[in-house]
Amino acid sequence: MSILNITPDSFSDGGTFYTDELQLDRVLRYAEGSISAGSSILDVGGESSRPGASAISVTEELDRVIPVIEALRARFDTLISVDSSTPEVIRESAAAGVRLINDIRSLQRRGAMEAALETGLPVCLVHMQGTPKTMQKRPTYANVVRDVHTWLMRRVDACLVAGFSANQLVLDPGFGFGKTLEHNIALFRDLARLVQTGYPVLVGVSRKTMIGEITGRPIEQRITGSAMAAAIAASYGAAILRVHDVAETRDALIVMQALTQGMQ
Ligand code: PT1
Repeated sequence: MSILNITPDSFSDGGTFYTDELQLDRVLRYAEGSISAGSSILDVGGESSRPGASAISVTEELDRVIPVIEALRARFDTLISVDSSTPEVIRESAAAGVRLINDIRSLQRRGAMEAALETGLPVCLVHMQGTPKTMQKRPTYANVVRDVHTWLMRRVDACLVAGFSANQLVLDPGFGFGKTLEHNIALFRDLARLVQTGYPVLVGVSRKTMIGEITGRPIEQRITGSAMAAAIAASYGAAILRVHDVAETRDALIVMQALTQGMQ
C-alpha cells in the first residue's frame, strides 16, 4: 500500500502533493511510479494524522480527496483506499470507486460506522490512544500488548454487531498513535499474535518517529530502516504494508523471500 498524502502539512517529505493547491499531475506521476514499483493499493488521505496535527473541515477534506480518487480511477486499475474518519468522505469516496476504508479512528466518529456499513466495503480498524493532536503527550498502558489487542477486538465486536461480516475487517495496531518507542517495539514483536486472530493485519511504520529513534536518523534518512521494519512485519505475517518508498520496500521483501526458508 503506497501513501498519497493530499495534505499541506504531512509529517513526511515524500508522498505529499498539496502546497497551495492540489498538484494532480504530481499525484498521478507518483502513483504511476509506485504501481510500477509493485504497489497494489493506493492510500489517499486528506487529513494529516502525524503527532500534533489538527483536524480539518469536511469540505476541505472532500476537496482534497475526491478529485484525486476520481483521477486515479480514471487512469489506473489499482485498488484505491481512503484514509478517512469522516462519514461524508467515506460515502463520497465509495461512490468515486474506493475499495477499502482506512480509518485511524476505527469508525468511532459520529455517523462513520453507518456510512462505512452502507458502502459494503472492507474497513481497516486502527488502534489509537488519544487524538493526533495530543496522542504523544503521555501515552500510558497497563500492558500495551494486551490493551491494544483487547481494544481492537472490542472494535471488531462493535463492527460485527453493527452488521459487518468478519471478512470485511482488517486490523492495525497503530504504530506511533499514542505510543512510546517501548510501546511500539512491544507491539511490533507481538505482531504474529495479532495475525493469529485470522484478520488481515496492516502495518504502517514508514518514516515514523520510532524508526528515527531506533536509527538516530532524520525523516529523509529513514528509508532503509523502514524497509527493514516492513520486511520483518511481513515475516510475522502482516498482510498489508503501508509505505512511502515502494521500490525499496519491494526489494527488502523479495530478498527476504528469496533467502529465507519457510516463507512460501
Ligand atoms: C497507520 C497510519 C495510517 N499512519 C493506517 N493508517 C498514518 N492504517 C496515517 C510518527 O510517530 O500506521 N496505519 N494513516 C500516519 N500517522 C503517523 C503517526 C505518522 C505517527 C507519523 C507518526 O512519526
